[in-house]
Amino acid sequence: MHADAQKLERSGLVKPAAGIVHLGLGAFFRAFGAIYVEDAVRISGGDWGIIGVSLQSPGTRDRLAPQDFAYTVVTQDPDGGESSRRVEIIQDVLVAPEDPEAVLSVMSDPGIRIVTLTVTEKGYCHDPATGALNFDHPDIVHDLEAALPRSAPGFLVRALERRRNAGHPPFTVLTCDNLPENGKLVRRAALDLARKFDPALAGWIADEGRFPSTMVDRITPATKPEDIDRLAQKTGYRDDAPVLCEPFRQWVVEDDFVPDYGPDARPDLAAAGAEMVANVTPYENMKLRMLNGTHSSLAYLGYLAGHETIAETVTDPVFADYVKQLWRDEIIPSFTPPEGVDLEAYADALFTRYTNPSIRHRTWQIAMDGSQKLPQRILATIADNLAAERACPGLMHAVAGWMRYVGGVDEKGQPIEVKDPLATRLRDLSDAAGTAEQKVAALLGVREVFSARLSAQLAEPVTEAYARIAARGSRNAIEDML
Ligand code: CS2
Repeated sequence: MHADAQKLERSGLVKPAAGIVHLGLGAFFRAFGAIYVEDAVRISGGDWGIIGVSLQSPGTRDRLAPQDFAYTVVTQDPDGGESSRRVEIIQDVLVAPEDPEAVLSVMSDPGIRIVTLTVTEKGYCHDPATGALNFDHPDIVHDLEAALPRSAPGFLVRALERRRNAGHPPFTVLTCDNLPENGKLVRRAALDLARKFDPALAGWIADEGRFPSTMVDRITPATKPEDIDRLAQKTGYRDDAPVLCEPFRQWVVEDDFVPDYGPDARPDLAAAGAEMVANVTPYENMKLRMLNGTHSSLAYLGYLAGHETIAETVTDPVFADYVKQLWRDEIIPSFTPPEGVDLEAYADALFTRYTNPSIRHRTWQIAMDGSQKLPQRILATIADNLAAERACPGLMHAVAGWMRYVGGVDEKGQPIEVKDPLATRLRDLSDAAGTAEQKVAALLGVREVFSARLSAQLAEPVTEAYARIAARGSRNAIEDML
């Protein structure tokens, strides 16, 4: 036990037996899903302890293990106030690259009734433009040959295979990533892979498995070392694995869990404040387009304009007007809202959340993995606007901003550390092209991101936006456009 951990006030939670395995245990799920589950257990009981799995590195395990996997969630108010709570629902953390067999073994245990995931958009090894499993992905190539997998789809399918062979029901796969119809997407990835192993296994998963979609929302910036030191100073004890987030949280869950477990199929998430619904899609469209779409637009254009955080970017009146115009003229008209939801009010609430100065959400962090994010956050909205013959210059500038960003040089001539599975290819395509028109054409040719049809429609407006940003700079180009 970490020496100072004994000073951490205990939350009084009697640790329940494990019922959930979470793949991709990062800051977001610890600030979000773990809290809902812990609250559900406090209110309604149930064996819903969580075993976390890190698919990449041991860092989270190494920080949590010495403090018995307990940690602090710090919610940061706009006025600088903070409130903290202890979370103790995590029972253990496994590191897949160290011991994949241990991960499969725990996922195959019939006491595990749900596998949740936050593996980020790139973790499903799918083609962002089509949703199909990418059989050329190195982890999928590995998992097709090896009994012990590396990828999230690989762990899901191999564990389901063991459960079927042992006569156990499947677990419910509950994805918590920002993807449209995310349950259908992960189901398709699992079935695409299972068919390669055994068509009968794929049939069993298709018939018996459940892959509900969800919409998840809580702004949770990466924890920085200085956050840990500041909290230790403030509280008198050191927590090496705190998470910091905004007060707001919303979880909308399709109520479709493996029926074999009856009332024990899931925790009482509704009691913890989650919304259990029949159809998540309208909520997904609202959140992916209005929050994540503007997050990415502000991230690229704001970063190029020299703004480090989202709060800093929307404090700039040019970008404040830009994001409000995006919502009003280009995003809200593009989809049907959830019943009874006032999208103008939702946009106002989003703007207030973005201005929270306590939340130091870096534009650079949000800019990561744009090739995996653009299709559902921005391109789908553009496609719907084009189909409705509605101009969307703001989103065209966002695409152009992404293209400038992946070019790898900022407006001061400094290198940008572009984090993206396709970073090298995108940079090379941009470097090899001379003019704005050629650079845009080259990047529009990346079929993992842009369909051929959409590329043809984007060429002219994105080239115009790209040339304006290159000539005038991001901020001036947006100001000219407004
Ligand atoms: C952000 C999201 O990093 C990003 O891409 O847009 O993590 C965003 O903060 C969450 O979806 C908010 O719910």
